[in-house]
Amino acid sequence: MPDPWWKASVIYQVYPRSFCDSNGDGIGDLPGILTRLDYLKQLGVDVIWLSPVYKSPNVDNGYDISDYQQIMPEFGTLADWEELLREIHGRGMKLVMDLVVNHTSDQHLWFQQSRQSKDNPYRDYYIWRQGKDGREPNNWAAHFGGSAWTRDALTGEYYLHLFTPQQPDLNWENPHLRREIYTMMRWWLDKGIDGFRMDVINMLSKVEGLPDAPILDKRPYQYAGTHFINGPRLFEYLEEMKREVLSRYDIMTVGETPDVHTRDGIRFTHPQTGVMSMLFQFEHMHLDAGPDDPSARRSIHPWRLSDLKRVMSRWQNDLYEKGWNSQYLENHDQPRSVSRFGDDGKYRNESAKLLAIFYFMLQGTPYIYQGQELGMTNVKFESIDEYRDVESLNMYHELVEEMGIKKQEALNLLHAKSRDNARTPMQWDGSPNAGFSTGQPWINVNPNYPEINVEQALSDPDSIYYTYQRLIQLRKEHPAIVHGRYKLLLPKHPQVYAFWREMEEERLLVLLNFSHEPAEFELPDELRSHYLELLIGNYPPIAEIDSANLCLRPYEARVISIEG
Ligand code: ISL
Ligand code: CA
Repeated sequence: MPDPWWKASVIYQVYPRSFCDSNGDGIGDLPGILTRLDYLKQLGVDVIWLSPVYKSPNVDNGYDISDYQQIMPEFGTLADWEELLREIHGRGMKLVMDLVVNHTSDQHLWFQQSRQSKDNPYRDYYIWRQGKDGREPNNWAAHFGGSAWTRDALTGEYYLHLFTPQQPDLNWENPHLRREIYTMMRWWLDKGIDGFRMDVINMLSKVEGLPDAPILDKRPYQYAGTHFINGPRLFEYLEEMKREVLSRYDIMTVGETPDVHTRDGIRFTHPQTGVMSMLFQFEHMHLDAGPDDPSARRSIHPWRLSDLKRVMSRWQNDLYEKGWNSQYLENHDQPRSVSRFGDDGKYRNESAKLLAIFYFMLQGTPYIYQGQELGMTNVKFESIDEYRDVESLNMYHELVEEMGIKKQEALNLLHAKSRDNARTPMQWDGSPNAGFSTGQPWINVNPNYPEINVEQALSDPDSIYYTYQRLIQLRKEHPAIVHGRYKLLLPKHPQVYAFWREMEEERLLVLLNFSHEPAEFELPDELRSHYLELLIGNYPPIAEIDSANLCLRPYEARVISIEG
């Protein structure tokens, strides 16, 4: 069996609202993306994943879909989308669409019907329950604040929504609903798309009886992950989806799966019995949050290199030959990686390159989030009025109004953790609004755009962009990067993350100084008798590696190839 194409691929995530605005209304759109395809081709990516472009009232920027088979008018038309697909394919790239089927928008026709009456044919497409003693049916918290239940006046019953009240959860227990979803998926696949990124796909199945969540703190509603993550019928649903839809096409799928462990990862992505190509795990996204913070957004903890090594090594080792990893450091829900795991001041250039080299050298398919290839940073909006993300706004108001936390403190949390850090407009050049739009952007640009932008990056041979370009190329040239076995080195070193990637003919040694101090360490003895070649680094190379002690400069990264 030949290897599936998605193992060697590199995927680029576009968040359409913030990528490129073609008509000056301040909102990125499909014709805008079209004008930037050559840029993506030049970077070398194989696949473009579009965050949702479907019709939506945009309570959660398209993750609340009101029609799965229409394009959001602000983004363009279905004809624009078809042209985009053709142009992507014409350049030898592929297109992956977002699949959001844990919930719809409350404006979706199904929900509009469902709420009408208890015997409406669509009633059972959603999860309705009676209140308990004049309150919600249980104590579950919604991800973006408040209860996971809202009472609807029309019938007096409550409906479940794990996210905002405008995102009612679909009832996957209903076979008619499941069939409609599969038909919709085939409709897109028959248009020729190359796969799906599956939003919170491991939340589809809720435990029988919807019991209360364990009480962890004094807040009125509690995180109920144990009652809907990897629920009892999840695998059954996904096997059905595989049988009815996925297995009939040569596509890739990536599941967004919060709170999974490696044993789930193997189950989901196993080459024979799995139900998706790969998944997004979140363990490394929780390293800078406290233990009592399931959202990972309400606390700022310094992360530790030893934890990063532990978490990543576990995923590398446990999935080896049993599943397939995705590698990512950013997406539209996460702060910028250089601000989070690197240094977005003095060593921005070095640390952004180190991070790129780090995750590209791990086993698994790498994902680049728009702007990451420029080393775009977090933004520090000075006022809450500049924030747009529903999660950030809800959290801020809860912290300030209900919990009495100082405004500045709440803002500091947003500076570090808000999803809007990733959603400021893509920085194309030094002109007003960073070349993103000729109008007023829907969210303010990061004021650092005159220094950090595409035009600058393309004109500087030493830019972060070219490190990404080179890494993508190396992935095509060295099977050890795609398939080599991972072996952690120097597990206790406080500054250096070092590992091997090994295949029969080639062994790669990856050395990363994750600190702003020089780091010394001892090279394994065996290295001295071999021919060493520096494959990629982020500093001017040192002529020869000849001593037993090696010193890495601040945030220095080196990948050394060893032959023979
Ligand atoms: O687990 C998390 C943080 O570490 C959450 O961010 C979680 O992954 C997220 O809330 C789920 O995200 C997805 O579904 C949401 C949508 O708002 C996000 O943009 C999307 O990526 C609801 O559809
Ligand atoms: Ca526009």
